[in-house]
Amino acid sequence: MTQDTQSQIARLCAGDTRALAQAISAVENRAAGWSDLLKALFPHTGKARVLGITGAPGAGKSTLVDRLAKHYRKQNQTVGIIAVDPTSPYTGGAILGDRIRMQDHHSDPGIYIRSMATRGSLGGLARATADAATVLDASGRDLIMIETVGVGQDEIDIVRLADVTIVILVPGMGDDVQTIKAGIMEIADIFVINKSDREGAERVEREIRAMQSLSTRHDRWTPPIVKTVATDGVGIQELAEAIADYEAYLKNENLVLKKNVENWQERLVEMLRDAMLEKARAQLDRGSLERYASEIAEHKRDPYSLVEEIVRGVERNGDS
Ligand SMILES: Nc1nc2c(ncn2[C@@H]2O[C@H](COP(=O)(O)OP(=O)(O)OP(=O)(O)O)[C@@H](O)[C@H]2O)c(=O)[nH]1
Ligand SMILES: [Mg+2]
Repeated sequence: MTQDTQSQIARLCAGDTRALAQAISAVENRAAGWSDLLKALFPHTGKARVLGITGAPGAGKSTLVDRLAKHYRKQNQTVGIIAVDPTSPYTGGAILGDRIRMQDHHSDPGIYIRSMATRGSLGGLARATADAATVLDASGRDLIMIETVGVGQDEIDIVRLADVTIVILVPGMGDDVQTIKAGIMEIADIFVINKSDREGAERVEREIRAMQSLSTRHDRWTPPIVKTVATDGVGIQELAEAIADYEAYLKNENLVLKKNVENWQERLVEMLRDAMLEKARAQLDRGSLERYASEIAEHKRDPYSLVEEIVRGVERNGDS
């Protein structure tokens, strides 16, 4: 490791925000030395609590994250926020609403906000988010909140990073429980019905309860339902209590380590897949994947032998 990297790590672990921003960019862009950086940071991680907040576009995720951040700041906890692929980013091309809401944090170094608008980034969005969370954790943030739009597999992978996952629903908007992806419903440790100032909150609650009555989770936890009006700060205290309750439950039932092991099992497979695929790609010249595909489509070649051939190439290179 270079002396530069060493001093960067020292500054980062001391809480320096600039070093933090640089380190996240380095791992996000896979800049030279990114993996050495993560290797060096890993021993400093494992202390932060990680909350995942997901829900449909416009459900009020950012508003809620903002309120929660303020709540935890009052308890003197430092906060890191990762907004994944936001439809309305916090910074950069920020929509006015978010910018105004987030403005007062800018004077508070206790809240660090980072947007990851990098769908299709090197190594994938889930991986980039995981690496950013690792850096934030190492930097000593007490609490990390990951905001992500609940749409697909990426989001499910992302919340796998979280100790506590909060799924936000809203009344109306055709956003009924039935239309929410089953995968998203299953990952909720806590349900929030935001915009409870609107009509239909009771109905959403009934729908969640009906769904919950159909099955028991393997950890036997029944996700509580918290009604909020994020814009007015209503229900934030209750949400923070629900979060603390679930954390206490995991601890009392000795599930913290188990959950971590399960998450790492999934993540290791992903990391291996990435690394192996990269090696396989290195075996292929530019355009050769396309050529092979044509040959297979025209039945000039069989894909089974081809894959074996490429894997053998990877193995040979590994030996040298
Ligand atoms: N009436 C009402 N409006 C709310 C509430 N919470 C948020 N909003 C409004 O809903 C809009 C979207 O809020 P955001 O916090 O940006 O929602 P988001 O889920 O982060 O949106 P994306 O990141 O774009 O997916 C904003 O205009 C908020 O002011 C609420 O509890 N009640
Ligand atoms: Mg948002």
